Amino acid sequence: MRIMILNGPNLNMLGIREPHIYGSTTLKAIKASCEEFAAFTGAQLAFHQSNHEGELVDLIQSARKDADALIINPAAYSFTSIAMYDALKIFEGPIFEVHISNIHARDELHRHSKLSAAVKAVIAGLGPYGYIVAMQAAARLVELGGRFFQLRLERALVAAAGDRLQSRRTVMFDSLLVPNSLIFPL
Ligand code: DHK
Repeated sequence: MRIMILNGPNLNMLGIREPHIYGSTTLKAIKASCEEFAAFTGAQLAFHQSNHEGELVDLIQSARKDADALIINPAAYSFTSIAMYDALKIFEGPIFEVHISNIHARDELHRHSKLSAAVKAVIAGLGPYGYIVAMQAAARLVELGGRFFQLRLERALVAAAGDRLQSRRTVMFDSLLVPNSLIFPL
């Protein structure tokens, strides 16, 4: 499975910008977590950031041939970009919109994403963990309803069990391992 993750303007400044809203995790650290999770699950990952609307539109268009699922944090373009909305409508696979902060609890400017009407699901307010949740959901949707994915994840977690205390990220992935009976169909 091929996942493309896109990040919009100012997300390259994570760790520095308004840490009371966005936390202290850098985009580089988020990318490393996503790459680690992709390796766990056997997914191919392309991870991008751009401050430019047209470049993001180009990347969304390229996802048509390069990705099975798209995860996007459109940042400020969430609230303004009809061009990105139109591009997202062309993508045929599942799209997950991620926001680090809970935009619904934000000020008027940051409350209503125009792009949400073009996506499968929106994850807001989970911090950087939202990217991992989106990757898991993407894998479940794309890979045969998730049956193979869940098996692979369980195997990966068993393999990683020895290192569990050494890796905070492994503990984070651990919380994704819930019985199949608790995973509702998407
Ligand atoms: C990031 C931004 O840059 C804001 O413009 C959005 C989003 C929220 C986030 O929470 O990841 O409003």
